[in-house]
Amino acid sequence: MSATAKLAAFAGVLALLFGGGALAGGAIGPAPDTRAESEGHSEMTSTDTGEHGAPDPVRGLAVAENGLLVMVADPELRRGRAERLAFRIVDKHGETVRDFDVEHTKRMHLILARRDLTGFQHLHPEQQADGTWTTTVRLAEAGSYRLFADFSHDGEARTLASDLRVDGDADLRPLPAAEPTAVSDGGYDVRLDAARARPGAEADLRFTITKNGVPVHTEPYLGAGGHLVALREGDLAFLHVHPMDDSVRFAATFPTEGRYRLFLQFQHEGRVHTVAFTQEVR
Ligand SMILES: [Cu+2]
Repeated sequence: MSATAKLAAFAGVLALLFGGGALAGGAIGPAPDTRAESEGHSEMTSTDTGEHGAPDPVRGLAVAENGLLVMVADPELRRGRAERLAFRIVDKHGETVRDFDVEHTKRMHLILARRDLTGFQHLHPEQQADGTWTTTVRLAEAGSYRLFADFSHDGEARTLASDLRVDGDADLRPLPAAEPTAVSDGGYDVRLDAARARPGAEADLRFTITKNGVPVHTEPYLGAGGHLVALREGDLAFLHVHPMDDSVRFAATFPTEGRYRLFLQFQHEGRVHTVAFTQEVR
C-alpha cells in the first residue's frame, strides 16, 4: 500500500471508530455526551451537556469518543510475564496527542481490570518523545481485560477504553456479594458507608480504615485522601468519582440500577493499598 492509501485507510478506520463510539456509549445509561458533534457550531445550549448541565457520569465504554481515540500497540499479553504495554491517544486527524493536563497529580492514569472485575491495577505510564505512553505490566491470569486511559485534555476529563487479551483458560469468577467491610492487601480493615446509592443520585461514599482496631489516618495519595475507581458490572462502565475532602470520602453518581465494583486505594506509611467492595444500587 502506498503511504497515501495507508493514510486514507487509517482515516476510514478513525471515521468508523468515532462514528461507532457514540453508539456503544448510548447502549445503556444516559445519552452520550454530544459535545464533539457540537464543535464548530457557534451556539451551544445547555442541553448539550445533559439535563442538569453535568457531564455524562458514564465513561470508558468506547475506544473513541468526542474526537479522541486510544490505540494500543499490542493488546496481546502473555500470562504472568512482565511485558511492555504501549498505547497512545490519537486525534481526529490521526495525530498523536502529546499535551495532557495534570489531573490528580498525573498526566495519565492507566487502569486495568479483567472482565469479571478481578485483577485491578492502577499504573502511571511514562510518556515517550513521540507521545506514546508505556509501562511494564504483568497480568497474572488469563482472560479479557479492559484498559482504561483516564486523563484530561483541553480541560476536559476523558476516559477511553480498549481490550487486552491474555491467552489461556480463564477462571472467571462471579462478583462477590455486597458487604460493608473488606480487608485490603497489607491487612487493613475497611468499612464502607454508602449514602444515597440510588440510580441517578449523587452517592456519598465514606470509608473508615483501621488496623488491629486502631484508626488509620491515610496520607495524601494523588492529591486526595484516597483514590476511587467505580466500574459497573456487565459492561465495565467507568464512573466519574471525585474526592469530597481530605478524608477517604467520595461523591459518585451511579447511573443505573445494578452492581458496581469499587476499588479504593489509600496510602499509609508510604505504601499504597487497594481494597475492593461490591456496591448494589437499587
Ligand atoms: Cu492514577
